Amino acid sequence: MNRNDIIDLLRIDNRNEIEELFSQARKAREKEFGNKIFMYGFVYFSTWCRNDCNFCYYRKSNEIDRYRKEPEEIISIAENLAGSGVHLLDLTMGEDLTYHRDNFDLLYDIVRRIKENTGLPVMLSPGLIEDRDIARFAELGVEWYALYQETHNRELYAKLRLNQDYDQRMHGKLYAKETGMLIEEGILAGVGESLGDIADSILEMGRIGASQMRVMSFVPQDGIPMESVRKPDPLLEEKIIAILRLMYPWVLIPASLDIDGIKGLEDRLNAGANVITSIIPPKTGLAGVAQNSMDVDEGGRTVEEASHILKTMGLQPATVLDYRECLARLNGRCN
Ligand code: SAM
Ligand code: MD0
Ligand code: SF4
Repeated sequence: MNRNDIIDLLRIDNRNEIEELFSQARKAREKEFGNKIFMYGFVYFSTWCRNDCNFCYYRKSNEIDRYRKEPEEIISIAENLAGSGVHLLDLTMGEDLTYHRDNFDLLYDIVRRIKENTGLPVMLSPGLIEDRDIARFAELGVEWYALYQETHNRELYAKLRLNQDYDQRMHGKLYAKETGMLIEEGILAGVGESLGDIADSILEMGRIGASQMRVMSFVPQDGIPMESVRKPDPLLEEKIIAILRLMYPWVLIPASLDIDGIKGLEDRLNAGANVITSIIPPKTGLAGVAQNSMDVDEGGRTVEEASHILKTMGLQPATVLDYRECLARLNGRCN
């Protein structure tokens, strides 16, 4: 599909045509992955951040309660998630100066111990870090580096990720890929982008060789400059998921619980997603990113809850072995 084909698909609004798009996307997923769905545990271990992204609740100018979990607690949360049946641990933080300015050795140590103790694949989402730190994490065997551009329209990017250089961010991702890590790219829907911008992003995600491709609807947050921007029509995100699935059938595409909580899972899976992300253990004081508390303490964002929903849809949780095999195939494509 070229740019115009993608725009045409993004434009469809006839319910039958939309259903047909989703049904084709599900078929493409089934051909590659059968009825197996992956699940990622999410550990947002520090909500401190030096940046001021216009869309983010955790931007430094927002006066909110923040936390920084101690290493021992991060490790025990990771172990707990591993025990609950997730296939990967996503270790995420704001660009917290405790790490970004002072001490990446500390994070290195935490990640090393989590890998040792759980044996699970790990994704790091630490924000933009220096090449030499990326190389060290790659050497440690960290499987994934997640860093989202949010849009590939440079003007819009400058409005969203204030004072963060577009090329530097892109470089970090491409460098991680060079070191042998898999990379995740992501965009936001409903932040002022045009359909052409979305098409450009979909093409760019393929061009840079992202193995996981994410789209998240913007969630308005209290106290941020984009507070009164409306949440977009959920169908936009679902259509993007379906188009990504059709264009890149082999990639991992998240259905994030961070946008609409557990009730948003079914529609995203129906559109062709194959990874449930943002599984968070209840009552640990951990937050999500786009939805900081929705369904977390109620226990809605757990493997157990997600597995019930998979069952009703004729899908099932994959095994860790399935996930490892999938990573090997993705690595094979990148080399
Ligand atoms: N601080 C690191 C960074 O920004 O790269 C790691 C966190 S990153 C995983 C947080 C992601 O959540 C952003 O890149 C963005 O895609 C998404 N996000 C943040 N605020 C959001 C919001 N209000 N609505 C939807 N998605 C949001
Ligand atoms: C999620 N809240 O999966 C997480 C986050 C970070 N790598 C991912 C945006 O929805
Ligand atoms: Fe910080 Fe990440 Fe939020 Fe931007 S998106 S303000 S870098 S936590």
